[in-house]
Amino acid sequence: MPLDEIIITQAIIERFIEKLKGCLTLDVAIVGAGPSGLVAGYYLAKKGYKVAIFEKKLSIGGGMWGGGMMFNQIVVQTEGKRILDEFKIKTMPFSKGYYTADAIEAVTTICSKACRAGVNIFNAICVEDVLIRERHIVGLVINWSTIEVARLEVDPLTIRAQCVIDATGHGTEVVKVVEKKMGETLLTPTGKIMGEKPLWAEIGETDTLKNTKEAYPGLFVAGMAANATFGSYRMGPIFGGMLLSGERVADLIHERLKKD
Ligand code: 48H
Repeated sequence: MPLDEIIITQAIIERFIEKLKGCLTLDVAIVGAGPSGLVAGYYLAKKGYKVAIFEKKLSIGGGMWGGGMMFNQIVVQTEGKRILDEFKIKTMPFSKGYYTADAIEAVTTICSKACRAGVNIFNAICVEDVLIRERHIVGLVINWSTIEVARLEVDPLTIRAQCVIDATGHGTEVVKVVEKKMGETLLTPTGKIMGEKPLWAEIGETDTLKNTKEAYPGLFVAGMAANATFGSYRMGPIFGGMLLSGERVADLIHERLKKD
């Protein structure tokens, strides 16, 4: 049977529209498909929540692909290894308490297991704003990333969600929008974004977990965005904190939504 280009086109359009329509109302909307966002999505989907991740780049994985300075190996400490074990990602001991893993295996495996757990990932879609009701974030405002790149004036679409996670890394993009539009009302000690500090691996890693929390009603921060929002150190190319932060934010949201 000769291949029919129109059937191929119809298949793509219809399946994508089905996927997008199925995600117009979510339990949890995650912004950013870096390590913290992917891990958060995995744990939430495993618990039965309807979850989607919106990623502005074509590729998923955020900063994890590049390991450190594009040497594509990642380092995790003992506690972080527990998450890699859960995903059955191979780790190798380096010295006491330090393990390495292949960055490519780590990203692809976490992404694959997140998808199989039920996470819907939308790439090349940028989150440009939030949906709000009084003082509560209730969803996202999305647009194709290419719209921003081409500077086209095209109105966005919206996604409703009970909880939103800002997992956008150093840029803490979603919190930035909320701060800009809602003034000094964030749940930080100053009401504002406190800003990321220089590199201190030990404190940066422990603070990532402490700072993984709600930053505005309905909006949680995870990964590097947590330290950027609540004002702590970066940690350099050690990824345990990012993975553990993804797990922690999933636990916090489960506490909030409790679907057992
Ligand atoms: C949609 C967006 C938007 C937007 C950004 O940077 P990430 O890998 O984030 P984390 O926090 O999971 O991991 C951080 C880690 O990679 C890292 O940078 C570390 C450990 N640094 C330490 C140091 O000292 O430097 O991923 C964030 C993702 C990226 O893929 C972005 O493209 C995406 O979020 N993103 N997606 N809409 N507005 N903004």
